[in-house]
Amino acid sequence: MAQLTLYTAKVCPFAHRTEIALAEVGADFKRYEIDLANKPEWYASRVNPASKVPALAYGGPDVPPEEASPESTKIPESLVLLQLIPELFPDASTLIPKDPIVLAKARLFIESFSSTFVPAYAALFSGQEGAEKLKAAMKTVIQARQQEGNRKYAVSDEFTIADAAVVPFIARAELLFSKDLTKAGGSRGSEFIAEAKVDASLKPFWDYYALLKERESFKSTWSPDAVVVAIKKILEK
Ligand SMILES: N[C@@H](CCC(=O)N[C@@H](CS)C(=O)NCC(=O)O)C(=O)O
Repeated sequence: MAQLTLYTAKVCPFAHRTEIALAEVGADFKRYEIDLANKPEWYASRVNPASKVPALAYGGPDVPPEEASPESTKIPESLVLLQLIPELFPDASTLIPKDPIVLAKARLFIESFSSTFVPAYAALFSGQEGAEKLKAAMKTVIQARQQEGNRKYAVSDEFTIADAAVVPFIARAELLFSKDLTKAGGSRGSEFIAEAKVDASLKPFWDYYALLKERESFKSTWSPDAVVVAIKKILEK
């Protein structure tokens, strides 16, 4: 197998998607943590001109991550990587459904989540009015799963890219909002989580999340303490 180096950050939900995918396929790879509050100067020039995580260096010689070789291919963007990683390890995981229709549904699920939950999460984190939108986004997840007959995971009984794409955001929303770790401060976050947890109409959402949290690829890549430390550092800036 070609050399694989993942440039990532524990705090980042986008990067977390790719770590889950690498865990699901059992990939042997080098992991390099980028401190987003103090990014190394070589990162943009050698790895990702957009200066964002995640990015995967594929192929080339076996070099330390700091010396990223020009001979490796650097691939950014979490959703591109979420597709690529299982394709590099065909048959090693259930991430990409074999049935093209189920795969299309997984992509639609991700598309819907990306245009509802992700911006609402970002808004609430930034101190804007995101609570109602976040609640609506949770209901969208519930409805999408209902349409598929409430299979075990998002679109099937297998864990797919749809589940890997969403769980990092749900985990951060629960963690950060319950601790009021938002740019606005105040108690809007914890109030939202407390209400959402007892709202009977949202129970199927939390049940789905409870299942995702039990997945080994999530448990082995989720570091809530590190996320809290990194977020505090970002909020203090
Ligand atoms: N569309 C990108 C978004 C990646 C992204 O926004 N990453 C953030 C961290 S969560 C980042 O690296 N930001 C650069 C910075 O903080 O300087 C993806 O899906 O990978």
